[in-house]
Amino acid sequence: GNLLLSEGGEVLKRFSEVENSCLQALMSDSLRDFVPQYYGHTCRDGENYIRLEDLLSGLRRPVIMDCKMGIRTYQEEEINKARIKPSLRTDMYQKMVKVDPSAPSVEEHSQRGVTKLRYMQWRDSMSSSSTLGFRIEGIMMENGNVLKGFNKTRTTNQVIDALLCFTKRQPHILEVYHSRLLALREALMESEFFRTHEVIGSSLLFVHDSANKANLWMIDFGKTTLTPENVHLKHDVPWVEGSWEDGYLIGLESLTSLINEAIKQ
Ligand code: 4IP
Ligand code: MN
Repeated sequence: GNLLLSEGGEVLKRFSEVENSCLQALMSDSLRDFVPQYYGHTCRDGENYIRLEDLLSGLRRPVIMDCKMGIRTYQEEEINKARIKPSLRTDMYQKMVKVDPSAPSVEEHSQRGVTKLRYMQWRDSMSSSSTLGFRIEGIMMENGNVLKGFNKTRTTNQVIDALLCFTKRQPHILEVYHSRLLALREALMESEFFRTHEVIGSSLLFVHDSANKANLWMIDFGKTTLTPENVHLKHDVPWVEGSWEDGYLIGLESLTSLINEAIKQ
């Protein structure tokens, strides 16, 4: 949602120091081919932006799916914030009520607010994030229609249905995505970046077009941080508080096997 300008094959994204340093590191990592090209940063009308390759440039009627990766989508610091100075978010309370009016507790209803931690945990558990390690955030069809109603898409069958809708059941498109996910796994295994970062709230962007080009990229690194030197993430184990684990590989594994299921259907 925060891609602001698109010009000459580039997009400008609102500047974030965290994301900027991730992209910089990724340009000389084994993940480089799975990340949009990074061209540094720039300033427009007093605002700072990150300059990125426009992944849609040159595509005909692209179809796009954003999958947010990981078994949790909030940083551990959110837990401390909720404990030390819990600030109530009315906007998050309202988003919650819109999806499920019975989700907030009696107390939350009366304060008309929830903490960010509470909202993020609820989002993760309502969707497939907590169980499958990823969730579909949105799909844009070739006519520009944006499908956003995946808040409660949680079971494997629900996800497979969404994948079949996204690809219109085209076997060759599903096959390309499947093999790109396997290649991504290989690149992650080799990656110095992945070895040293906790990857939270990052998405895989799936894109295919009417000329049958299909590919996927890792995007959104605003909450991806360097772990302390003594922390060595496995990325494929459940998270417990203090472990920093992101479950990225749990999500990748689920996605890969569900694409495989979709191919068989
Ligand atoms: C959003 O919730 C996403 O979780 C955002 O994460 C998060 O931004 C927003 O928090 C939160 O409101 P919905 O997707 O359910 O609308 P992302 O940026 O990864 O999409 P943060 O700041 O955590 O990156 P706020 O605090 O920005 O509203
Ligand atoms: Mn995202």
